Amino acid sequence: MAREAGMFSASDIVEAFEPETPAFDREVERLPLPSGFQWGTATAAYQIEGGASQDGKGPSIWDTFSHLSPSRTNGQNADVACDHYNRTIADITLMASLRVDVYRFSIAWSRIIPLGGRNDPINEHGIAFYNNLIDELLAHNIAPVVTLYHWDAPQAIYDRYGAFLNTEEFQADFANYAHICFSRFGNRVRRWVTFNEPYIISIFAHLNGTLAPGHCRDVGTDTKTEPWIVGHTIILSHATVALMYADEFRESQNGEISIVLNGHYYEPYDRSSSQDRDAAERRLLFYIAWFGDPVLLGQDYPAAMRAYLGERLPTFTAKQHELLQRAASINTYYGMNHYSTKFVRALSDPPAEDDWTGNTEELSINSEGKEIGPVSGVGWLRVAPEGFRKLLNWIWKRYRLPITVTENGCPCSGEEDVSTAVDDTFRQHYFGLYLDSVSRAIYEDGVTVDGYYAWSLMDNYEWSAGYGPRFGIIHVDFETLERTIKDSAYYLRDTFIDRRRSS
Ligand code: PNW
Repeated sequence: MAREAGMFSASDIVEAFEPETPAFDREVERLPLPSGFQWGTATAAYQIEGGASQDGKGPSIWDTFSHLSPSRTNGQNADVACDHYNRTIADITLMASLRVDVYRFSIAWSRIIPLGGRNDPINEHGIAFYNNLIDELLAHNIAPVVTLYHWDAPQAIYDRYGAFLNTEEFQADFANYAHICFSRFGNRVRRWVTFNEPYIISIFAHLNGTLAPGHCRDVGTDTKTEPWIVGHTIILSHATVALMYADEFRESQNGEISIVLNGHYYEPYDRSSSQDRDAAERRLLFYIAWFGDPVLLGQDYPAAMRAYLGERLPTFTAKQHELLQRAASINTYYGMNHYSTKFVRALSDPPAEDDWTGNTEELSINSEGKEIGPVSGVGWLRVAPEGFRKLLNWIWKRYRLPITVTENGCPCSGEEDVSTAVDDTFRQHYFGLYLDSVSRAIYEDGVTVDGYYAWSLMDNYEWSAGYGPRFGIIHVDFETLERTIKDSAYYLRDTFIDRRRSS
């Protein structure tokens, strides 16, 4: 059966590097980057804020999911997390010491509208929190990049109509929420992101069940159709909001809007097999072009998906097609979240009836027994900078939009204790190699890449895996909430000072 390896589970954590893991087989070259290239850090509201019910915030589907019994989140929740809600200025000061240009964060919808809906009251305390955050960032010369949706739908809209499962209701409520954000914050925000990682919202939250609201076969939801309905809702909601921004706000606020898509790069398991080569391309289409083609090209879903999924894939009405076409050109950049590369092989057995992969399987070892790269602190994330360069090229060729790397990074093993966490050479090497790939994509391949945001500013709540994997360039002690800057943060600071050239 099709597989997608162990994302977001606590058992995925790699305790120590296995002896057979290949060492890094190359040195960082420290290749140049363009002078205007922007460096930043990224976070998401639920992963760092805490203050789960402070100042009138309503519950989100993550507040519910992280308190289920038995636990589906490693026994941990983010009621407090990094307590960023109460430590905003200290965190911005730390960030400013790293000389970042940009900070990408998300707004918790239920802080702004506790019940989420278009007829529900606004919570002015929530508005005040983000106003202050934005003002403080600007006062520290850091540009805010704001994600409207990073996985934390208001619980009330889920209770009312299933959130993403009701396209029209969600579209209208999301548009109302976005309108409030543009009106209240848009005079100071130049870059908006509507949705973070639609693939993950669709598959991990409505098929595998590892993310809230946890729909999967075991709880009896319809895994054959739900993920595709959810994807449809996201695409149409993005288009509606992008058009609204262009019509009502863009001119006066002078900003831009797009979506963030994630994806691995895929190499064929057996390079000599045409089935595996096709499977690798098909997997990219089912992962990235599922959203990229309708949102960025204004087209239907990829033909390969239509042919394979048949009735399971919703259709766009003529009116919706028109909406997509009008909205497509509004996106001025491609937000790219990327972490790793996988091998993929075609499966020969008939797929399960809820297969979402195009009948393929992902692996970390190829037919010759070669690993894709050294494993990080989690099993699903291996270091494969060449795949990153190839994916930058694949995206550029298909969508022709300047690419902003909106997330990239990794956890290392042995990072819990601050005394061993600070000297994070593995992460520095990862950043160094991945930035060399950005440089090669720009200067050797002609791809436009305009920024790189490290995931993450600080260790945080890694969803179902709880506080296990630590992606931060700042260590957080989750007992004392003390912050300590890791060496990789200084590495990035110095890298961007040294490598940005003045041409
Ligand atoms: C992203 N994959 O999720 C999210 O945007 C973050 O909230 C999260 O903490 C971070 O990456 C690290 O996991 C991912 O399939 C979703 O490779 C999927 C993948 C990677 C990251």
